[in-house]
Amino acid sequence: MNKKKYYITTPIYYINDVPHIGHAYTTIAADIMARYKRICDYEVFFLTGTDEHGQKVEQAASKQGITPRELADRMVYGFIDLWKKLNISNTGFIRTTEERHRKVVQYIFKKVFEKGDIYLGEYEDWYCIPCESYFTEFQLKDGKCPDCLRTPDRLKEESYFFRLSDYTERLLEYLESHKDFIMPEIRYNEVTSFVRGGLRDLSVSRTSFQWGIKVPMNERHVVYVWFDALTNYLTGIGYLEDDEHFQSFWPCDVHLIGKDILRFHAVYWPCFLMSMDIEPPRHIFAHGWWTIEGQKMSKSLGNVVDPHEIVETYGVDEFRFFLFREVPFGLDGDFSKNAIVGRINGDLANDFGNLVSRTVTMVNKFLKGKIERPKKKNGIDENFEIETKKYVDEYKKSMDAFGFYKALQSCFDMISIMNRYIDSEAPWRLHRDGDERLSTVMYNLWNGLRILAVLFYPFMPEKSQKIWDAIGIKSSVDKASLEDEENFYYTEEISEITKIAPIFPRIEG
Ligand code: ME8
Repeated sequence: MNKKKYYITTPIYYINDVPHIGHAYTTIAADIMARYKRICDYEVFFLTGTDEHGQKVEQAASKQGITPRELADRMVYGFIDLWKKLNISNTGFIRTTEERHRKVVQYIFKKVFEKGDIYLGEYEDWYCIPCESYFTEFQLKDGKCPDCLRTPDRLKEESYFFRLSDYTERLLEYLESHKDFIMPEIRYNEVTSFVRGGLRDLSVSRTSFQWGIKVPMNERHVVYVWFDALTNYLTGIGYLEDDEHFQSFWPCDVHLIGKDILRFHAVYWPCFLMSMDIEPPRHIFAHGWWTIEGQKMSKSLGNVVDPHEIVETYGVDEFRFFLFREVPFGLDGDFSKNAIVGRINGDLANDFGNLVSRTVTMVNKFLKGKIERPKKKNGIDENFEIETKKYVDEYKKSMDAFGFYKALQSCFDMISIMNRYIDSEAPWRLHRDGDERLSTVMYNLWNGLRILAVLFYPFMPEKSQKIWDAIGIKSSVDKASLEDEENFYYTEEISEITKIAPIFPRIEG
């Protein structure tokens, strides 16, 4: 059977520096969505990669006395290794220095040129090298780059231009008829008002440095790094190489990005695509910004958070969970050691961990390690099942709208009704009294835990598997289908449930 398709991307990250918590955040978010869509029975293509061209990379390499290619070959492993460590389940990885990508960029550049949407002209303005962007006098903030507040250089060069100004109306119409093209809404509004101000033609080639893809009809020019980088989303799924694969995944379901690179994705990119007669992506989701212990993360402050260190101290799933439990996805957040310790000890060890170990211990002690078919039910037991279904539905609704924070809240609401159910129905009393309702209560708790593990799976895949193992399920949660797992069921196909070590150990602050 042909599965429904889902295509999700992260930005491709610059390789002039090592990855930090910000890069990890976007990539984990994409991984969460990819895993969620897989348990919803989609075939997912999940693309990430590295942006290896441009003046920044050329300069970083020359500082180290190596070629840009050598720098890229060395730095790319920082990303590949980190994604492995964080259990990122990407299906594609693209480097912009690959041959398949050069072909696509040159093909598109030529096609857009032949159509008349790219022309040769001359450009002079303020250029910010770290942001790889030109700014007008009017856009500067007190003479500084409006994005990074560094001092820009005055540059003048012959340049190819993309007729972005011709697309103002078309883009506005597109935005008007696709209100969920850019999410969250605040970002949609930002982009719409920017476009309403009118678009200027965009310089799409450079002659001031060499490290890039050559403009096909004029080798003195290299293609503007953003024109090159954005095109990765096409190359990554086989554009020009495997049309069937490309057609089955395009339009992309979502480009996940940080709010810093919204304009490139939400303004330039759809216009490039329109010029090529390719449909724009379905959604662009721009999330918020992490600060560290209340401060902007920067090398000069020495507060850049190394994800390797966090994972070694707190654990992979704990880190993945924390990022999305702490801050609603879309808003800015602050990372602090206190906050992560608080979440681990409070939400995971106390609330969730206790629920798992109480349930497992009771099945082991009162039912000889097996759940039983429910024998006697009362209104409270029936209500428990109904409530659980309600939370699962809420969870799905939130996940489908990138509401990771709300989805996790539904899970914790479910945990709290489960903990309350144990307290009020006191299985130890039912056991002592030989009450047949014991099998029903334990059956309900077992089902609740099985479902919770699936709901948490996108966030904490390893912990979810541990929970499935602990409650005797023999299959892998990786292969679970939410549609099959969201209902209560009885099965004899489980292994004996025995005592376990805590799945969410407490940590010292
Ligand atoms: O911009 N908080 O690459 P980049 C949250 N190569 N997210 C953060 C963050 C922070 N403090 N810092 C970085 C580029 N990010 C281009 C992209 S795509 C065609 C080309 C994340 O290495 C966030 O996703 O500077 C942001 O958009 C991205 O890293 C920027 O990565």
